[in-house]
Amino acid sequence: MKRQHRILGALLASAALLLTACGTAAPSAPTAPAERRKIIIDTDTGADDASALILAAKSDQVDILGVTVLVGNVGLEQSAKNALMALEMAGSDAPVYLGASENSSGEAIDAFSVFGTDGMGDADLIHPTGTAAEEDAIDFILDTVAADPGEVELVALGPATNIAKAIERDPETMQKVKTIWSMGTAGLGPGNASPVAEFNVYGDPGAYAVMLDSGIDITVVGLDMCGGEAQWTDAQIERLEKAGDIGHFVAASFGKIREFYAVNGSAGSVMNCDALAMMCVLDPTFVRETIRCHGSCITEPGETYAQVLFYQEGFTYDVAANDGDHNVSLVSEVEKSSYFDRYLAAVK
Ligand SMILES: [Ca+2]
Repeated sequence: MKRQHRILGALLASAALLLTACGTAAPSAPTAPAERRKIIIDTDTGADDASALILAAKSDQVDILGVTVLVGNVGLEQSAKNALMALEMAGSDAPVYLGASENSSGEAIDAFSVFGTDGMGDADLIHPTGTAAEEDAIDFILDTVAADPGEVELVALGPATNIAKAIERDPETMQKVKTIWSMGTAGLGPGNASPVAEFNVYGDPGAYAVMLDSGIDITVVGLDMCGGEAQWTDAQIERLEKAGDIGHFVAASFGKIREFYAVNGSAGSVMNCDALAMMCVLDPTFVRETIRCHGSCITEPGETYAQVLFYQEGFTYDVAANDGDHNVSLVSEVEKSSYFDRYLAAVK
């Protein structure tokens, strides 16, 4: 019996070799280069946003049509400078457009305590040679989407203020956005702005609600994807630091946040949610699971302010109705353990 198996195995191996040989002998048809997807990146440029901009700029999967900046981690002008510098580091000449300098309620937030007053670790890294374009960010988004209906993807790495303004100014044109990728919400885990709210949503929950309710296709990458094995360890950041000018730039920009984490519960490693969300955009093999949900953002003041509730499609809750539009694909599992190595390989 064993001998028969061995003979059969040998025959199959020979057949496979023959097929392989035939395959290599035949002339291979020329393959057209895959068309690059078109993205606009909307960002409140701090160190994590900058690392995501670099990842996108180094990718051959996408063309960055433009970068629209807004207040969030830092003020609007600093956000623009940081974006310009990150793009220059990566050799990209994508234009940068100025958007919102305050949120929908007229407030300006910041995360100086996390990323430093320049958002980039206060390490004297920011000396861009370029300047922001004259055109307004909202006009740029609307003009670009109108010129290429159904083709433009928005990657939102900060509060949703710019996107909500575009939706409110011209909802019809915004329906022609191909999809929105949002780094925001706590996902199915705890928040960082409050026990239930995540910083980007907390920065402008009214805008986040407008975006969720817009009917535009949305994929959300929440905070819960960025913890644990996805966090960049001190040893990994040291490897990044030695990986050429870009690696050094990204590692240096993370200096302040490493200090912040050291006194906030995870000494020795930090989250980088924006580059992780960008990796979901660029590399479908990184995303292991998404679930359809109805996303609902709480905008009323109180302890749950800026929480986003996710009603999972097909799940029956005991007391809450789950009959809303399932308007969000929530990324619920990524290849966390390979995140850093993928990032390093992509930006080297
Ligand atoms: Ca951000």
